[in-house]
Amino acid sequence: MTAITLVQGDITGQQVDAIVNAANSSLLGGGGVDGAIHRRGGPDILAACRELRASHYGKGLPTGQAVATIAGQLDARWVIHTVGPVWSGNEDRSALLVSCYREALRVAGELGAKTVAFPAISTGIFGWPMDDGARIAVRTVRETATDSVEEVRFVLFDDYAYGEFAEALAAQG
Ligand code: AR6
Repeated sequence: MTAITLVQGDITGQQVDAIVNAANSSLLGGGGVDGAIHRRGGPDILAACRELRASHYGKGLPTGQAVATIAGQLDARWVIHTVGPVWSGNEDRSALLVSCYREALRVAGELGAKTVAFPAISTGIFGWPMDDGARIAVRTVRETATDSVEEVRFVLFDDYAYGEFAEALAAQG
């Protein structure tokens, strides 16, 4: 069974097999986690993303899907890029957020990754409420079987995010 751990900090400093990026469909960078990954990981990651855009993902990576690249100068073997949904108050997009965690884990399993670091997808620039984002993240990882993944590490940027994930983890056992 996959162990779930929580740490507070910067996801780009994690030593794991795969770091999950909260990207956007363009795959060509942005702010938040995405900006930090490209800054610290160096230009090779962006070059790999450009290749994906020139081949399989001409129209970009659809929301809820995931794709891996090299990890450049990060202390990881792969970056798994996934695109979370933008929060909406009048439309339930939670299936897409579930899909991000599931698809990222599926890709991690295909790669044979044992340790995977996740940010709180969609809870920054995309506006998803942290309490709900944390519940969805923890539940989906709990319910998703993978062949290789031994540890999923949620890397939370601040006290508040850490607290919400700790609560979700305690509530779901
Ligand atoms: N390490 C860990 N967590 C972080 C870090 C970091 N270095 N930086 C921010 N967070 P966000 P999204 C937290 O905005 O909401 C980009 O422009 C942050 O506090 O990175 O999925 C992309 O290109 C929040 O809790 O991702 C997309 O356009 C969580 O990580 C868009 O933002 C996710 O925040 C994606 O928005």
